[in-house]
Amino acid sequence: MHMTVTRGFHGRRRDSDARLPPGQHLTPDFPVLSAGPTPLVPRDDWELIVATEDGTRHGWTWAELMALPSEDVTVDIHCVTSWSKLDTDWRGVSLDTVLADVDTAADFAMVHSHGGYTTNLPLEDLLDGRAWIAYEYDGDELAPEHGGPARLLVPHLYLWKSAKWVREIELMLDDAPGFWEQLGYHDYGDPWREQRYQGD
Ligand SMILES: Nc1nc2c(c(=O)[nH]1)N[C@H]1C(S)=C(S)[C@@H](COP(=O)(O)O)O[C@H]1N2
Ligand SMILES: [Mo]
Repeated sequence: MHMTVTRGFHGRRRDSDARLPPGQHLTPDFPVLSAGPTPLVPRDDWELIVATEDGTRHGWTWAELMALPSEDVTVDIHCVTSWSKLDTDWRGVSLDTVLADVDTAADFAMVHSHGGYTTNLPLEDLLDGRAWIAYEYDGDELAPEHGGPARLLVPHLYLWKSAKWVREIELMLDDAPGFWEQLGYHDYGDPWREQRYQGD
């Protein structure tokens, strides 16, 4: 089953300014921003883990992820370093699908990547059609430097929340800061409220 989801598309190029959050500018490129080297994760070894607050672990192999219903999504993305990119095309599995049978009382998630990167967000921001495990970009398999085999995609928050090379989503009762959040970036990171740094 495939679904197509288009968000924030206003159809005309001259509307692009209205789609730019404060302090952002458009880029036609797709910059690579990584805090370390690109981990190379073979699909055969790939696994997504969802760990709940009571220690229960749910796992999906690559084949199991591919067997889940996927969606084509077209979204605008916003990096805290001030570039934004409109109408980016992805394919992935909605977190609503991944988390459908996960029993949890958690309110927060820590997303863990291969290579050690982490980022935290409220669990509700992963739900209601707002977040995906993305494995294709622009019709091609997701390139390693952009997070392939698969990354988190949470386009309504600054892009540092969209963890590349995702390996585990840890569900937590209490919030805790991830990699950039410990270094002073905002806990939530809403580009429309320009929540770049703690205190914004
Ligand atoms: N694992 C991991 N995920 C990451 C990062 C990172 O350094 N490591 N950088 C974040 C930041 S700051 C941004 S802007 C986007 C950049 O994604 P891109 O390199 O595909 O443009 O990935 C985010 N996800
Ligand atoms: Mo970023």
